[in-house]
Amino acid sequence: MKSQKIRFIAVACFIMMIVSVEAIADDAEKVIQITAKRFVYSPNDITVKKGMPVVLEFTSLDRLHGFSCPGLGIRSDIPPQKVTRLRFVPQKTGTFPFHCDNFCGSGHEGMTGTITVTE
Ligand SMILES: [Cu+2]
Repeated sequence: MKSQKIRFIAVACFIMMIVSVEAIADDAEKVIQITAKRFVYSPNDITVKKGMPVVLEFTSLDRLHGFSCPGLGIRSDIPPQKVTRLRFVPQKTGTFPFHCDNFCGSGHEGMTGTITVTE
């Protein structure tokens, strides 16, 4: 009888542990992988939630690009051959354009996208 009680408590603890780990995961940052190449980001239309931490993981498939989103006050160089991580917490809702701000050739001007921050 006693061992059954202990087993019940052990199982209950285990379930509570799983539930709390999931609660933490919900608050964790959202990772979005973005590739950059002449003259496109993929994806180039990103939706995130206000107040939820976001990590943009950029990989350039060809040369040095840039990422600048003035409306959200974030920018980074995107050098080739490595992953560049850019973390931010969106503090306002809206649609914010971004663009490549390292000249990467004819067509560079069209290298753009948007980040939409929802409530
Ligand atoms: Cu570029």
